[in-house]
Amino acid sequence: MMQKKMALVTIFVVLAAILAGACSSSGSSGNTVSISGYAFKPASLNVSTGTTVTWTNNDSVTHTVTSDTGAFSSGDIPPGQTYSYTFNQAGTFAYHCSIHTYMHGTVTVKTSSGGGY
Ligand SMILES: [Cu+2]
Repeated sequence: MMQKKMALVTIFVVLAAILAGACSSSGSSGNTVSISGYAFKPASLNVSTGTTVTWTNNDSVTHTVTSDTGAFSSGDIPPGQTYSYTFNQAGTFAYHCSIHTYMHGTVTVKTSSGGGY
């Protein structure tokens, strides 16, 4: 009887942790971008220098993450695959999908306050 109650409490705590994690990862900060529904989510992301941003293709078609200025290019990202790029320079980096050119996103990179730049 007592063990069953403990198990229920454990399940609740784990669920709460998962939900809290899901909430904090949404929004425009963080370092992950989901590609789904032929869109980058979030479309604009704010990071500090040295941050590695990872895009995950959650769609059922291939997409790319291609810098508008040629600063980086993922090549084809098949469904379920990821692409990562480390932003070491401050600036605003606009990118698009080279297959669906109407898909746009921006990464804004600010100099890390704790960095030695
Ligand atoms: Cu695409």
